[in-house]
Amino acid sequence: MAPDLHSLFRIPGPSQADINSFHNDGYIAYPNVFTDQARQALIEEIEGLEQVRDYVRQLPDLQGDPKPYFIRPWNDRGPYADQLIDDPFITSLLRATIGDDYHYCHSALNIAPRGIGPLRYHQDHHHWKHENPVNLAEREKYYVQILYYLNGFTRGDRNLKVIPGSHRVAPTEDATPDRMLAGEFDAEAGRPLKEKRLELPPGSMVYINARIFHGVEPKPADSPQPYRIFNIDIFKEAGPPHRYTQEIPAEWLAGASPARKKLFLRQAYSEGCWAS
Ligand SMILES: O=C(O)CCC(=O)C(=O)O
Ligand SMILES: [Fe+2]
Repeated sequence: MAPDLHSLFRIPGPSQADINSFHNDGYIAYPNVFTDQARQALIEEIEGLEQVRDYVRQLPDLQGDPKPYFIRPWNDRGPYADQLIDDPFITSLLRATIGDDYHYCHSALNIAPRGIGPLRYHQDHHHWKHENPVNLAEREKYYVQILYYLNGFTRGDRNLKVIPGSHRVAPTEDATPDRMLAGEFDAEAGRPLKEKRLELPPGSMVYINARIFHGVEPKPADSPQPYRIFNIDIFKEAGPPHRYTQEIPAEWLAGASPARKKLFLRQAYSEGCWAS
């Protein structure tokens, strides 16, 4: 089926309440935001990838020792996944939160099978975890993760969990998730910091400021969902590379519109690129 290249989403852009949620809570959850057609087409596209088919085929043999499928960067994208990069809804969200001066950073695809363990609370802003002058200078810039949950998740079954407001706490060594949840940083955040366990239907997405603490719960061995499909696109405010800022495949650049080229024309991460 030819993709509807206008938009894969039901809504054109964020509401003021969404933007407030991004700034106050550090994330926006969009349940069932893909059109039915786009959701189905994206799942088909991903499940049709040769590597994914091989992975899914061998899942029954790995029941005692489940392993996720994980690829970063995820470049093997069909027309629907490609459209995610600058769909009008995504562009509108990025402009309304970061502004006009942002770049595509990188992508990943992750498939989590039954029996897989948790992902502890963490933050993903790579300039905080390194102390080069570049990292110190870039620390306050936006790094935004767009998490796509095409087949959704329920609470207690590979659900995403967040600490709303934790993006407002300065990223020092003391600011651990345990101490936040014990109330030690409520004053700095200007609100009680509590865990929120999300639950999202198929076709959902979560837009997060990578400063927010987030984690993922395990997938029970008897989950009714055989595997959870998760793909992510990451965008960064213009500036030096982050830890995973990917090389853009030549064919992406060759076919890119001027607006898309603007997203792609930036330096990729390489060993030592922060050193000088
Ligand atoms: O698997 C998920 O739901 C989220 C994973 C995550 O935290 C990340 O990709 O940064
Ligand atoms: Fe993360």
